[in-house]
Amino acid sequence: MSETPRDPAMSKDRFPSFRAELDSQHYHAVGKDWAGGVPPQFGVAPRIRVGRAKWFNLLWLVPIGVGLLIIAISVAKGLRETTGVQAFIRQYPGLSELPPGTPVGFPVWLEWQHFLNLFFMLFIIRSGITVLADHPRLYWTRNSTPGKDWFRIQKPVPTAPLYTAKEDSITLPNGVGLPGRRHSIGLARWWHLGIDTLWLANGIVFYILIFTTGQWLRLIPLHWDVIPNAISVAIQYLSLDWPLESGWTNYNGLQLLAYFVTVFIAAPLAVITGLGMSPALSTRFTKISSVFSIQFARSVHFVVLCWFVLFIVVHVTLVLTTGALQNLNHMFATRNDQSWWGFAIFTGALLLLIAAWVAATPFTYRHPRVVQRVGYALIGPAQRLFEHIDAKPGQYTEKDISPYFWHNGKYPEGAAYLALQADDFRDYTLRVNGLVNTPVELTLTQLRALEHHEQITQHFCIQGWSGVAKWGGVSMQTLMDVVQPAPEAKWVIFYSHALGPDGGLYYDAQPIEQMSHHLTMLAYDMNDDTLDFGHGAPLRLRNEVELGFKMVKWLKGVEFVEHFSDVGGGLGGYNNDHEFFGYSQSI
Ligand SMILES: Nc1nc2c(c(=O)[nH]1)N[C@H]1C(S)=C(S)[C@@H](COP(=O)(O)O)O[C@H]1N2
Ligand SMILES: [Mo]
Repeated sequence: MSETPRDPAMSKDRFPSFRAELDSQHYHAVGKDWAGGVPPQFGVAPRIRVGRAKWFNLLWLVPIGVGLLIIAISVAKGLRETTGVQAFIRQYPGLSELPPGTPVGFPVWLEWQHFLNLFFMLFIIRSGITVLADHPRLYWTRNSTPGKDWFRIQKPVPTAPLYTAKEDSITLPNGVGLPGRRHSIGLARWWHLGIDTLWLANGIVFYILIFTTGQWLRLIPLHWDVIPNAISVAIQYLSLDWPLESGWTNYNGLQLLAYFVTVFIAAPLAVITGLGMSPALSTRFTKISSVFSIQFARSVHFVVLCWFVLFIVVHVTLVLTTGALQNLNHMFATRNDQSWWGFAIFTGALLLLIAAWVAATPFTYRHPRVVQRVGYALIGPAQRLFEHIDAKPGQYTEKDISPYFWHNGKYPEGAAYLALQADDFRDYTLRVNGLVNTPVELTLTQLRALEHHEQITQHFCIQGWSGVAKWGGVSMQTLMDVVQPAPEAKWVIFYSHALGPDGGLYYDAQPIEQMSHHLTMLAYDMNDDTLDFGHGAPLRLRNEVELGFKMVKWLKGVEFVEHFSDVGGGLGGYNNDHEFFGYSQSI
């Protein structure tokens, strides 16, 4: 076949590409100097805000809890001496009657599901904590204002005006977080979302099976007497004169309530609040998200985590202290006796769990691309489904503008940029080239002369914070009308003046279809002022159907290309080449 002449538009290009200034590696391991070698930084003990500015250290709950427990035990012991309480316990010994035909014991499928559930939860909880550590604060509103957080595991936000969200992220011990390194959210997300799909599938199968086999009769309180029974059991436990174990046939009232809450309230709430953190859903359902913002969802998601952790601790303690052999036989060996079978199988399962626990973080550092690939294989189908949800960003008004808008990223330090800045960007030009009919270099005056576009939109940083701001500038459509992209142009590369943390220009590739979205624009104004240094002066991208990391600041070039595979590390953006983000993580 004869060679067809390469795109005629290319030959018209009068300007060189900025590609030569990119770092052309993409990374395959997380070594010491990964992501610019950010030094570890540990946070503080968890704190909750009480009132305006007082912070309560949650570690105090340990002595307080022990104190309360001692008091509760002596109160319960006293109560059991009284004839009234004795009669009450006789009337409500702890068990509600079950309807005839309720299954006895546990089928093998249930035991497998129980094991898979606990196996998946291990990775979900650990990677979830790493996601939290990337923005170690929780808020009830989308404004993410420092000092308005209700929970933090980090010091108060310093007053330094250019403090960034990345500086705020904290390190976790490698055995706690998955992984533990500071700002490893790219990898933590693959773990979290990938394993979530398995956990969810396991949960759906569980729901179907318990309702088709009658096991649900044992998991849902069917009679109001579960309440007095639960109170009775609580008194019996606290008075250290424990009720008889009967888990093989019937859970006691307290157990039943705890299992019910975990299976039918906490688990669905984890899924709902997880989805509630999706910016696409949040912008789609504006009515709901005006109250239940993604920050609200993130907060409740965390409260659900606390429930799960509390449940696990109490559950494991009671399993091991109330006839351990028999309990382990119930859930690991489908038998109701005192043999060592359950213990043996449980020990095997535990060893597997510990091995996976210990190996997960080192494996992630050695094979981050494998984690990414497997994570994407698992969550990809759901993600693609979500792409059909037409996100509807941009429904905000002046009064919604956030009082504080976090900064993020690495600031430009190059001489060329500093010289432009010193001269108020008089000599600044934006280069727009590549597969276009009319490549141009536009000064700020020329950009400002183009049709002005304004929007008030919400920004979603992958780290977890959000904020609303008003942006003024030129819409990408206006710019495309000037340069006229060639039909072969499928991707648009945005080049920054600033370097990324490992060197090489910060850049990002975005699909051309998103460029004609009415809210995709280049902003030179923010909140009715000239865009300042911290937020990307003199020009930055706003693409409201993407996450924050795609909105390149301190823009110097826009290049239309057929594909991004020969741009930089070839993966579609600085964070994709270096930090294992996906190139299509649209909101
Ligand atoms: N050049 C450059 N642009 C960048 C970044 C960066 O590191 N370098 N960080 C991105 C990230 S992660 C976010 S969340 C937004 C933050 O924009 P803001 O500082 O105006 O809030 O900028 C994006 N643009
Ligand atoms: Mo971000």
